[in-house]
Amino acid sequence: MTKPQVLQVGSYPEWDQVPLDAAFTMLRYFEASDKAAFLAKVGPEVRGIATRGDLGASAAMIAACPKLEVIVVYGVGYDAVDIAACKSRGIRVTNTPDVLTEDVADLAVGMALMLSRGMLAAAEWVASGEWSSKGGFALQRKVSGKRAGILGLGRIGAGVARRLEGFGMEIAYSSTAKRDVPWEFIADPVALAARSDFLFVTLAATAATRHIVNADVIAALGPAGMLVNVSRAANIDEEALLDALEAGRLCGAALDVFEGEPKLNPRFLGLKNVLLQPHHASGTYETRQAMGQLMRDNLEAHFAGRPLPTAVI
Ligand code: 8YV
Repeated sequence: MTKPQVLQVGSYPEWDQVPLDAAFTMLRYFEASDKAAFLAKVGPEVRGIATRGDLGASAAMIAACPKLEVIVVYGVGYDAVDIAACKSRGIRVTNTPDVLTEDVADLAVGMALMLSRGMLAAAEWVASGEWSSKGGFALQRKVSGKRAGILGLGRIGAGVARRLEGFGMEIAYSSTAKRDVPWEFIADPVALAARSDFLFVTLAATAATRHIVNADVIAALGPAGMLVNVSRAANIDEEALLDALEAGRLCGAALDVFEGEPKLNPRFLGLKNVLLQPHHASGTYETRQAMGQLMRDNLEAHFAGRPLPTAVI
């Protein structure tokens, strides 16, 4: 039997690549030097697209594959997949929820601690010998007992909130609707930021959430406030954030995602009040293996005519 042809948008670890290659004809888009020519050549026979949360599948890519049936995303966020195009053609889309929730929440809390306690600069203080030559490190800002705002109380936001309870923090959240949780509901992001020392951005990115963290939210968080983003860069007005960080109108920001990543706005690199992470909130062996397995389960289920384990549409 001929193997289904699957367009592979980005690289995967070896433990996924080997079984993918065994079950499907994987067409490595990411390795093609002339991507448009590659797509024009292989697109007509493509029945599946395997992509990642950070890469997605554009309208042009989907249009180049007239026999496309399914798109499997290695990641929970599918904002970079053109869902409208998929819906109009009855193309199924799957993601990898749940298996990465705890890791993303871990990193968000770790980033808040690291930023607030100045751990990056403190490590440098030791490594550079300044500790022995100049003495103790500058005092930093306390985390325990502070007020945390969670913007987007889905699986990951709730995971962050549960962890912050362990730090005795006063937790409030903003979400599409009030939830049955012990934390305070504050619908308006500006009001949420105004009562928060730390604002965690954990909401799925959609057209409606674009720049939800705007200049007003940043101003409300204020010069003692810290922002942590483990969702998508599009949820934040990056220019407004950079302006506030440069002017000291925001104390600090810990970010795992950036506009145009992996290239960063160079203004970030001149700042001392940021903690910059390379979009690796789900990046542990355990979680990436579980994500890969779930993505492959979805792809195999589709071509075997079985129900999709984690369908988005
Ligand atoms: C990425 C993510 O998929 O889950 C998501 O939405 O953004 C990540 O887990 C990661 O970049 C994998 O390549």
